[in-house]
Amino acid sequence: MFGRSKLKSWNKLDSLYGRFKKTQMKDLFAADEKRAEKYTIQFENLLLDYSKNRIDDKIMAALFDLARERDVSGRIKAMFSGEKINKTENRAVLHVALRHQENTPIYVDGRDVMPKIREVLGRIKDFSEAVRLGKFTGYTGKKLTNIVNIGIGGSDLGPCMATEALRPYWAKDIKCYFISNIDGTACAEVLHKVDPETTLFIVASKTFTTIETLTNARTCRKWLVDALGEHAVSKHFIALSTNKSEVEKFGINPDNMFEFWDFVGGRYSMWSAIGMIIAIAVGYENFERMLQGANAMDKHFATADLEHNIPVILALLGIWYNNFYGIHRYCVIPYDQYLKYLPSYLQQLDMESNGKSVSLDNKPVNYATGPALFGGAGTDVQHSFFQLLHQGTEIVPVDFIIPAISHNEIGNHQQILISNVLAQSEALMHGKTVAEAVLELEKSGKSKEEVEALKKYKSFSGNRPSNTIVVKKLDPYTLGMLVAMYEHKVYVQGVIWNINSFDQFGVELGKKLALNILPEIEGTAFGVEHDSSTTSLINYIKKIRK
Ligand code: G6Q
Repeated sequence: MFGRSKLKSWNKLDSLYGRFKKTQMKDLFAADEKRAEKYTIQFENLLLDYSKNRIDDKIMAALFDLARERDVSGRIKAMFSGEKINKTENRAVLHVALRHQENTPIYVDGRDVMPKIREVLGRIKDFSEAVRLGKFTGYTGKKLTNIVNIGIGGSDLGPCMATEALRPYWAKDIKCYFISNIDGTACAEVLHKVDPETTLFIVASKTFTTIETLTNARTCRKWLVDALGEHAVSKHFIALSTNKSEVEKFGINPDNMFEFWDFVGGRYSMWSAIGMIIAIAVGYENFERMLQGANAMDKHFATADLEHNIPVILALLGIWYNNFYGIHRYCVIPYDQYLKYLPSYLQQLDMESNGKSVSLDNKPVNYATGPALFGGAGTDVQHSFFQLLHQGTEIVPVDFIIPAISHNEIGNHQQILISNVLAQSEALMHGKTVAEAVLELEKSGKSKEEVEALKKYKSFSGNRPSNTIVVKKLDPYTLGMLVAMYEHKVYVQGVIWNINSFDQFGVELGKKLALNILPEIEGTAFGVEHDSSTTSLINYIKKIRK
């Protein structure tokens, strides 16, 4: 693929960076009163203002040229048409098919996948409604009101994030829990809270071989059987998986299994059967609205030209900082309590997809790929890591997300929340010069010496980039749009970096490594060769556990 120098647009961006790197955004705003208008784009009720970035028309034009040179449009078509773009696993990547709303076929290996998808969606609808209406009950006839999702990674983060995001839509008598970690505490803390007669366990695992999920599921199964007997299992356990034989082996009736397929990546699976807990919590109609919102974003992504394509614009801005400014960090701050798990979800989506260093041509890459992503809900995080965002030596581009209307319009809470998010992006961009700090200190009555002593500490370099994404209200449709927007952004970046965003061999390594050491910890294997650190840690912990 391309060394940097092989792409004309890349070289152009390199030289633009050289000339532009010292430019201050506040000067760009001062020079062009239409800047905000020019760099704002709206799709339905989602508005992206990307004017507080270190960009101008020339840079944007070169970034769009880069997208053209890397054939982003062609690669978008390839994904939507079911081409096997996950090359290392020889798989199509069709999470978009899960939310496809038109009555048109989508083919994988010459077979239309839509009938199967619709059949499973129909089963999710029937089952979630039956649970919500108390028609599918527990073994003793009681309504299932505690819903426990057992899964990890992609089988946890999406459903957990979306279920929390849509909390205002939950059925009043239903409570949702998530068990992901192998740490026994995760299981124990949930099992303390629920009653076997009213608890439904959803075992969510694409492969049905993941040690954390299977161990947690076994523990919960035993807890249930101890309380209600073996016969109760079929009324309290369902499975979401691609692996029927492992589901059967585990002891879950295949009638209680909801299928999905290998063209759905784990971190892209909340739209599939993996979203069962979402459908039970908020009702199938709302689950469907979420799919429709995602589908609207899919259509925008597939049809809008590059210059008016929200995921493409977000992707290119990320590339600009990562590959030209050398900023390999990135932050997402939703100003919405219900979106508090969005940063963890995006962390997996982005870092698992684009944390790669071998190109699709099987060569080591010689440029930076996926950045490290972190975040948290505002305003909370303003009181933790925002210090570094404002005055640290590291520049961190931020995505701010804010709904204009809250589900909980209490007093002036939402107005304060909105003021905070806007003030933060303004402050990050504008900064405060030493002269401004001096003026402020003088006004507050500080002595000359005090002003002198404090002025540098109280100044802010500014010129720190951010995007602001405003939605009307966080409803299921909007959530779908928002998540799909990020999925596609990540894909576009993967295309530009020429990497496969859809495998995860690093995650799989972790799954294998733990299995190597387990027999030693359990005391059934001895003398296995490790480095001296690992050996002594194994011995030390074993000694304490005795
Ligand atoms: C996601 C990854 C990974 C996966 C978990 C759980 O894209 O593949 O996070 O989701 O390792 O795997 P299972 O669903 O197979 O249990």
